[in-house]
Amino acid sequence: MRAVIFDLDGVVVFTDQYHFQAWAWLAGQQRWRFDETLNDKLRGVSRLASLQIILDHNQLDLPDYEKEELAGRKNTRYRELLTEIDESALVPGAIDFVKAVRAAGLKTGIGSSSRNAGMVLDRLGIADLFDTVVTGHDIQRSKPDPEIFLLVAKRLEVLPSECIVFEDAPSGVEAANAGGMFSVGFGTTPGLEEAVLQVPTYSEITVERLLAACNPK
Ligand code: B16
Ligand code: MG
Repeated sequence: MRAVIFDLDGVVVFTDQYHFQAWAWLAGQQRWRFDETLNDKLRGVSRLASLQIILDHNQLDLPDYEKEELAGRKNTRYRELLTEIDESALVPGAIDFVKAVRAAGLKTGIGSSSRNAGMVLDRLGIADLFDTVVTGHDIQRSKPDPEIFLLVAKRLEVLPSECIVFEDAPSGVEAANAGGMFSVGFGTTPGLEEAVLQVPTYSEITVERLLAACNPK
């Protein structure tokens, strides 16, 4: 293995809670049904595709211009919530783990569907921990398509089969698997069973154990 690719929301930073709050706020305004179970289906999914999942759940059909406007409103609310973000939003153990990956001589990358990923990394001052950052701005097809992780691998100049992907979203695990990478389902979101390895928290993994799991004797 030569690289570890991290999803951002829910793997490095708990921005997933802000995505949830922003969608819940919009759903409240629009009187849509929305709850945490539905929110779990939005993890790793692009903004417009997330809106479509919520609309389908509410059996609603809207013209494209209205969808754009609603998705924009959610994003404005999300960015307002991000102004509060500080170190307390970091997933416990994430930064030490990324540093340990680098110390072990592996490359690191971010593969996040979020178009706000750059801002989050800058605000927390952690962008330099990653050799490359690929976001929703750089891709055409959202997870579960493997495009995002394949682009990270390409920029890191490693083969997909040399990459480990940490993901909190079933759609992201599917993307990693489709890209021929070693998938790690991080956290406790339902639906991570398709991952090759499941890791609920960073306290339960070390780089040594991770590499041993990739190359069982
Ligand atoms: P934005 P990740 C994903 O980020 C989030 O999990 C998902 O909830 C969000 O809809 C998506 O980014 C797009 O985010 O609206 O900020 O562009 O988990 O891939 O890091
Ligand atoms: Mg995520």
